Amino acid sequence: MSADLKSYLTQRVAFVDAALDRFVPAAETRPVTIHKAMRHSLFAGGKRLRPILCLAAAEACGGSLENALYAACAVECLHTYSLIHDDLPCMDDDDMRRGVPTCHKVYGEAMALLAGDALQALSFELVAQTPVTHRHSPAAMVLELARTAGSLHLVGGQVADLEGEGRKLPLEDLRYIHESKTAALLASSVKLGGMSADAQLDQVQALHDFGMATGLAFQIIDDILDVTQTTEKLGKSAGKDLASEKSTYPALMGLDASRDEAHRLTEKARQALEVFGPNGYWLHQMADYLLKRDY
Ligand code: GRG
Repeated sequence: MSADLKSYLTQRVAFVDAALDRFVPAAETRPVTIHKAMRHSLFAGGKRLRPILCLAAAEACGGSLENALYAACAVECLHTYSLIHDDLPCMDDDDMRRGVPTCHKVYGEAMALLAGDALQALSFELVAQTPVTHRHSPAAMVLELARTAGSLHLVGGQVADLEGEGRKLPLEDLRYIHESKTAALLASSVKLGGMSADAQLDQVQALHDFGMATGLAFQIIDDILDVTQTTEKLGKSAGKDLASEKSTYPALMGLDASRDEAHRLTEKARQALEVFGPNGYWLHQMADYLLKRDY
């Protein structure tokens, strides 16, 4: 990773963390347990990719970081909720996430369920506070996030994933799961950043195309890392997909073809950025980083 990108990511993580700390009720707020549980998962050391992409998209459209901050924190809250629920025993049943014990391991299943619920609600509360722009109302932004969270995207992808367990899925079905579970939220993250910056409709469409392509590439890389990396490096259980005979890109098409596919999608994502010219610089950098990451 270049020194430039490293310092960019460090600064952006600090910026997002400080805002989340302001937006989420303090750990001492009554009822204390739920706020501790929410904060346990939220501040466990996530990479903050979705908020960083959201902020970069706002800047690519000529907007300010301040106006994009509500949406940036909203997508991180929604993402963290989905991780907490995904780790529950009734779902993926995981003990480790972001290098620390999962929310239910520390606070119990009922509290983890509620922490996820509260973070999901908070995500809508936050995005609704985005200052209105000429082309996009806060209501339109809530609609965008709600559609992504619902049964046609995140929840739908999770359902297809659960129903596909232990079976060899056709590639088309696996692609549907990855696009719904992972790519949809990345696409929403950049679209919401653009909307906070009064993006023109062709820019919103370009951000959608960028987010879907880079999101699918990101999940393919995630599948690859599950096979090639250690639990310590990933901060979550490695080798789980193989052990549970889960359909993944490497399982269906092999490691080399999966890497080629992730490269092809990243190239497609980069082409979508042409409309932004030099203002798309950090989105280009992020697409490259997501492709080359090793954790
Ligand atoms: C509604 C329960 C429920 C789930 C929705 C999105 C989702 C479906 C589940 C999340 C679990 C999961 C493993 C999704 C795949 C996306 C993915 C690779 C998440 C990890 O994202 P990173 O690497 O994680 O950005 P950090 O911890 O850095 O934020």
